[in-house]
Amino acid sequence: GSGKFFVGGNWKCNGTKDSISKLVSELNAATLETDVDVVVAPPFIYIDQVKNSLTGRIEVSAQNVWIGKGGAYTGEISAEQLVDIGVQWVILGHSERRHIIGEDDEFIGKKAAYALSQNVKLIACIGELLEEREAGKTFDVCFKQMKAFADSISNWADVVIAYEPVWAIGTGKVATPEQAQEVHAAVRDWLKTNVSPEVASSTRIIYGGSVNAANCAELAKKEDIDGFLVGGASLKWLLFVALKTPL
Ligand code: G2H
Repeated sequence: GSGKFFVGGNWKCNGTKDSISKLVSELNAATLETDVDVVVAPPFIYIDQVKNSLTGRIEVSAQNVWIGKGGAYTGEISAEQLVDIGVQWVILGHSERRHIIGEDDEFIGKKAAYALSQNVKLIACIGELLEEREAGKTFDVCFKQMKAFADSISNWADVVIAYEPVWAIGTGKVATPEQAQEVHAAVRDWLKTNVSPEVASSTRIIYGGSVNAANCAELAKKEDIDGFLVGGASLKWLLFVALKTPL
């Protein structure tokens, strides 16, 4: 693998003041491996609560950000505002934003460029739909999404790539370690050819899609799997504790 193992918890549109307060207490009390980067992504409205109560050991990510500088954009949150309250990361390109909200590669690429320009680090998500996999288009789709990100990125040190096959997200149908490894290796190879060998070997490529405490160990053994982006299971602190043992 490349670099420090990375575990992101994407809480999506879940939680209440009470449930988040409980989860933060559990995370603060958990013993986390020192050589793992841990990042949680609460809904915007709870980020300040999390920032004010979570141990500094765990970094905080937004789940979205506006495309440019703040201003008259009703309902949006700017990268400047993320920086203002101490948010270090943003998730962009998540399949729920691509396929439910309708964000396209160009829009996502612009968001990525602006966030990075403000020193917000990027969790860049890619992944194919089930019909794309079945049509043998997995690599085409992932490479096209990679290109849109790569065109917007100059500093790869601030980027983690998350491969999340859409058919595995929230479905309980986790990719097999072999399926995930195959795409991770292909994405790394794409980086080697299209960006540089250095970026290919140093950039972390994490897997997302129905990762849980029971299946993470087998996935983590694969050479090109450098961490996870976890949705449902990240709402329970047990996931983070489970990661101690296999790693
Ligand atoms: C994919 C993943 C985390 P889940 O969206 O981003 O969610 O683990 O619930 O499949």
